[in-house]
Amino acid sequence: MKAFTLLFFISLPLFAGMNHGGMIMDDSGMIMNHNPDVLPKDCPKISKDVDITIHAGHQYTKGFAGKMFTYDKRDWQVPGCARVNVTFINEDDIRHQFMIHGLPGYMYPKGMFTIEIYGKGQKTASFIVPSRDYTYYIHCEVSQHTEKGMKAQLKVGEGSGDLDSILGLTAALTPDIYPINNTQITWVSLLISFVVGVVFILYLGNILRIKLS
Ligand SMILES: [Cu+2]
Repeated sequence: MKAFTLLFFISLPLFAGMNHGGMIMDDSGMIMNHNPDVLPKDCPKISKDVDITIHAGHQYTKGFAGKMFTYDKRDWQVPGCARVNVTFINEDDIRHQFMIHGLPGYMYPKGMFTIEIYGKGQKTASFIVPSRDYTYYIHCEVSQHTEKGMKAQLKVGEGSGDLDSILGLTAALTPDIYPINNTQITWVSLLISFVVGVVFILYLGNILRIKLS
């Protein structure tokens, strides 16, 4: 009995980083479907190790009107059968994800690989891509984060085209429309219009005064 109790307490730290099926969780975040060694059916071996460091945060939306969150880079290309080692760094105080879709369902449940971090912090995990040319969709699925800018793509081989609405890369599918395009040119034109308007009103007033007198 003593031995059992001892074994129980010794094993307690193992539960701290619990692994629920394909999930590795701790108090800072979660990794889903980490796969450093299982090869897709069409890959005889890993073709290349590709290390990707990706920063997530509000500050990277500078220059993109109306956007709130994004990644520092939003477009990658790797060869077929590459092992992609992702270091995901969250610089915000809110939850963000690096979530990739479309991976083979027989290896990655729901075709997904995800790193999620609840606040500032970082985690590293890997996935292995199949051999075919394809463009994979990456985003943060926290409510409204994709629409607010957190969308990216990973091309395997030649890819299969570009995805829409990737900041700085492709046009938005449903563009945001603002009544005022807030640039220096806008404000200078408004000022000129104002001055011209005032001069015109004064001129009109002058003519009327001359006519009335
Ligand atoms: Cu997010």
